[in-house]
Amino acid sequence: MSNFKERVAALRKHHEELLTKKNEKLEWGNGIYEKYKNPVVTAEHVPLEWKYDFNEQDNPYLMQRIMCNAALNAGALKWQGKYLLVVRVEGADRKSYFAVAESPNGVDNFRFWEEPITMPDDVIPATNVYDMRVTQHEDGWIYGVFCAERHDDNEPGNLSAATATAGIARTKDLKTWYRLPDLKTRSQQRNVVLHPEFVDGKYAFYTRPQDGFIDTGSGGGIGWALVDDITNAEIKEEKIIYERRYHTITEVKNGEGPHPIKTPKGWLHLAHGVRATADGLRYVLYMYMTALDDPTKVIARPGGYFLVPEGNEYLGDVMNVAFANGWIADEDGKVFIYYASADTRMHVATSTIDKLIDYCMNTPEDGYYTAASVETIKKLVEKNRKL
Ligand code: M1P
Repeated sequence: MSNFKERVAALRKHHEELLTKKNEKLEWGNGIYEKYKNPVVTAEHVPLEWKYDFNEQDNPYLMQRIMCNAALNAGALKWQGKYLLVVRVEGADRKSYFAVAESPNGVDNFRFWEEPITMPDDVIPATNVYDMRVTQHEDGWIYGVFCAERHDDNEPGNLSAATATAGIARTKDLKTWYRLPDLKTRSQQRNVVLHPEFVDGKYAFYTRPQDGFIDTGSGGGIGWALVDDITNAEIKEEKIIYERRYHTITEVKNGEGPHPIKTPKGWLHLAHGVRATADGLRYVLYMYMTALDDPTKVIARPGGYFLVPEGNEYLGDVMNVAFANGWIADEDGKVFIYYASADTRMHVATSTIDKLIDYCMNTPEDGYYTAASVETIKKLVEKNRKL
């Protein structure tokens, strides 16, 4: 095809086909949730105007001028009847930025808004920002809490030395964002999440204290802290509510996913756990529940993982990673769980509040020993034998 206009038309047609492709549930899942055939948002979904210069004189070869590497780790919310993902889009230059993609049904037809989010950098500028947790807080603002990464200037000779801090911004329309000072904490932090309600009249954060940029070290797991003033948020006291543990899916690290969903039976939590393998780290998703009147008190601790990468989901920039920081609970009880695979693309799995509560309450806990795992299976076999 030599004619520039024809090539542009073909490109736009191809892109439109991708954006409007219908998604289908996969059969034979685990009964807890259903995964879908196609990813919901990928690097290919970003608007062509973000990649191509459509001026024929300037770009006669119709080359991508700005390539996009990945679309991952999206925060999520239902807003004005639409399912919105605040996606971490990663360019070929390794920089991540946030961009809103909107769908009418939550499982397909995701389309990015015209431009990526302009996140003000009027605090200490960050080299990279990513993994936004979105919280519609009862104070009336929509908050985004995300990782702000900067070079660690205490190690000038080490190009890979970095610090992770929780950046905070808020908005009323997801277009204009107001940056607040970063969360002040004693340690580095990633995977910080704002709870949607005031607790004892204060803002409440799920935290993930860590000794270094990668290592959680002495950071014992998912933490919790109350903050008086969101416009100058400082954590003075932090307690661990879901600890890491030897020979479990959380042995190396864990972190809260999106903020928990409130149900009549308690708060439903989605988190990630990390273990080490000979082939690197394995990131899986797990769930737990906390008491309605005390979001720090764990009342259900289903053992093992809830969701892992499968099939093609293993393939991508960082293999063996499932990561979630966004989910949406619909008014009718349906839950859309948005997860990224291999730090590369976004998927959805659907379930219901009732099923997720059942999963949390009735999945046996990890007995922490092989012998206990075998006894748990035998108990189930015995129960079934009696039928
Ligand atoms: O590469 C997997 C994930 O690694 C980090 O998560 P954590 O802080 O729990 O180790 C984050 O960089 C995340 O973005 C990434 O998906």
